[in-house]
Amino acid sequence: MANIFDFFHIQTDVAAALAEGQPVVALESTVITHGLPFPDNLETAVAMETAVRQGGAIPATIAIIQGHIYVGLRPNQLDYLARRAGQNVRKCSRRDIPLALALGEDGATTVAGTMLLAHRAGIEIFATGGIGGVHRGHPFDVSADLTELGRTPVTVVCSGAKSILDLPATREVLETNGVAIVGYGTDELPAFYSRQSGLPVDVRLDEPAAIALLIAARRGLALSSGTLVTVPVPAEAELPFDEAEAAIAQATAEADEQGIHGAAATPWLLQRLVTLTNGRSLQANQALLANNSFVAAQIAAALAISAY
Ligand code: PSU
Ligand code: MN
Repeated sequence: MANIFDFFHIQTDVAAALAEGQPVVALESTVITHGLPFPDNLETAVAMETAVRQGGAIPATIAIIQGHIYVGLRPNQLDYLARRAGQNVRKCSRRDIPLALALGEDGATTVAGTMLLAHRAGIEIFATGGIGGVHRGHPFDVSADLTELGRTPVTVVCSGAKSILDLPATREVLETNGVAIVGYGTDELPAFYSRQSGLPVDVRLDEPAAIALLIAARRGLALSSGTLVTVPVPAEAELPFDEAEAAIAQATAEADEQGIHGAAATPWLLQRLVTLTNGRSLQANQALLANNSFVAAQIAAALAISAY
């Protein structure tokens, strides 16, 4: 019987950085295969890795290729994954990872899946675009991202969740799971394409070092839960809230009519929004992904030199 570690590969530069206590930032792969079309997805994935380096950390994009887990992808692997967007790559949340391994499949990790594997590799900080949440009108379609945030001590840097989700309900579930929502330079929870949602965050922190202290305190208490750091989309790429809302309402209604739900819902809605906003949702998405990667790297760098 093969050992599971034969299927778990940490890229050499990622492994070296971890061994030396240098900052590392995990990146997810579902956004590459299910969140953005080719070739924008490849361009964005490379831009995210570059932004992590510019922020002072080593990027580790996480994915499953032919039943093997990779923490840190080589350029040819990133290219391979990006070209398989829209094809049958398994969207891997916690539930799905063992399936992809056992079946020797390609798998793209969601926020939940990436958190789990990042933690196994010893990575504490993770950057993405948006987390899953409670779906509007489907109160039992609650993303496994919210459960994972409650049980895995990884900090997720994102732009909140989009209002295809029920944001007030999503906040409540995070609270139940013991997850604090930090606003990086904001008092309001960002609404992904827009900088504001009208909902508060739990605490506003303006410096990476202050967020590092919070992470260190959580780690010191040996809590199993993660932390959510929310960063508004850069102002120049923002979609006005009302305009984003109208497109989201239309896309959500169409998805319901067509019976699209479960794991297929988020990818379908994202794609539909690109059309409804004449590509502006795609631009906003790309801008916030790179910006969040940069912020996450700064937090990882602050954590690496913190006294705790
Ligand atoms: N939100 C986005 N882009 C994405 C996703 C969410 O703006 O690509 C992906 C993330 O990987 C997230 C997943 O973890 O969708 C949530 O899917 P579900 O609701 O099936 O858990
Ligand atoms: Mn869902």
